Amino acid sequence: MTTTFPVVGDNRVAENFQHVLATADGVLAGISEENANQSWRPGGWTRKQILGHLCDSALNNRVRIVRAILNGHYEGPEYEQNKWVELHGYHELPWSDLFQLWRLENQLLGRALANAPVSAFVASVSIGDAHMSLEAWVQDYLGHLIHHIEQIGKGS
Ligand code: NI
Repeated sequence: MTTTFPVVGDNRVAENFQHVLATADGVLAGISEENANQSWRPGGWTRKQILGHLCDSALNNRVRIVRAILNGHYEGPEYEQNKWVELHGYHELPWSDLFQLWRLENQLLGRALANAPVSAFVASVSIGDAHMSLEAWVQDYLGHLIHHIEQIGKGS
């Protein structure tokens, strides 16, 4: 397990992030290739597509979050989630590739959070019609991640 790294000071955001990541990592490690190719529910995304979607989320949000940390604010657009999943053809990739990509993307995000001063988390974040603090945005990011990890873990 390589999802943990030192967190400096009283950085609850980064600590919570690592905790959620480690739990999610455990769920993803238990998914077989066969199971990964199946839809999580009739007509829904396959588990590979869900994990690809989480990679898109990690990539987009790393940019947003790093910019918010460095600039004290971030304002930007939403992204077209279904089209991103289709365009990348995630259903054609090996589960191990998607898992590795997901892990690396989130490790980078976790490292950025761990190295950020605690004062950075009051930064204002505006994405589409949503406006909140960076701390709340990171919580929102993790809530979304947990939501999809639960879908992936269902029936596996
Ligand atoms: Ni989603």
